Amino acid sequence: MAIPAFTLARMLRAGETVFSGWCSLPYPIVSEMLAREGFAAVVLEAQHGLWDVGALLTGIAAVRQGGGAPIVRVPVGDFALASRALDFGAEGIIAPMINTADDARAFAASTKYPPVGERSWGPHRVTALAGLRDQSVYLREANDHVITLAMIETRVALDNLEPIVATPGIDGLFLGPSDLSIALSDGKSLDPQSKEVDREIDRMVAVTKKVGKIPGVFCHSADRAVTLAKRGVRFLAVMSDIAMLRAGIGGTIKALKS
Ligand code: 3PY
Ligand code: MG
Repeated sequence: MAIPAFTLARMLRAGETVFSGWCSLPYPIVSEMLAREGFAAVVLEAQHGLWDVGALLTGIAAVRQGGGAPIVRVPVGDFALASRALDFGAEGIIAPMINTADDARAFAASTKYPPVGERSWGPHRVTALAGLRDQSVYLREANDHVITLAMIETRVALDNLEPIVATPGIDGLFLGPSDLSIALSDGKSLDPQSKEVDREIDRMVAVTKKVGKIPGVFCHSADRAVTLAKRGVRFLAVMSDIAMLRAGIGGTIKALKS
């Protein structure tokens, strides 16, 4: 039996391609809108975005209310927040800067129950949101229905793609093209669509698919997301609430001045 209302793992394991919103502004109406307007999942961005713990609690419920699957990106190494976000109802966690198999193991430890990890018990909000009266169903199903994506953003991570993706409890890789472009250029340039980044995306897709896991990439535009989906990327986070707001405002101002 699946956890009622959980959709992300089901879509990904059925081989579907998932386009996700990306939400930095910590207002439930924004995260709900991203889901309601059609993104199947919405990432609440707590690394560089403005979310604090209390806002995440309401933001996660808001994404679900809009019909989407809530995902949280935690700050670097903040695996305690990963655990809490799952307790609050997240269906997936994205962890930045996972560089080694040890990092991946620590990430899995906080997000998967034994025997895979060491996640601590306390899923009161998530079971309420999912309409689960019998909490033992969550214990039985959570490891399969919570998606963990390890971010690949450094040269060290590129050297460790295979051991990271093979780590039990890691469901997929999520390549961060901005940080990776900075790393690959030794800090000289920010070019998330560079040839070097593109080459690594294709390698990441191949390595991930070989072990039956999920390849993901952050995309700065819808065009980029469509292109990368055709190249085998299965989880695509597209633009952000702030970028969409800016694009809408910019387009409107331009029209007013023309
Ligand atoms: C990156 O591109 O570095 C990211 O973290 C995506 O947001
Ligand atoms: Mg990054």
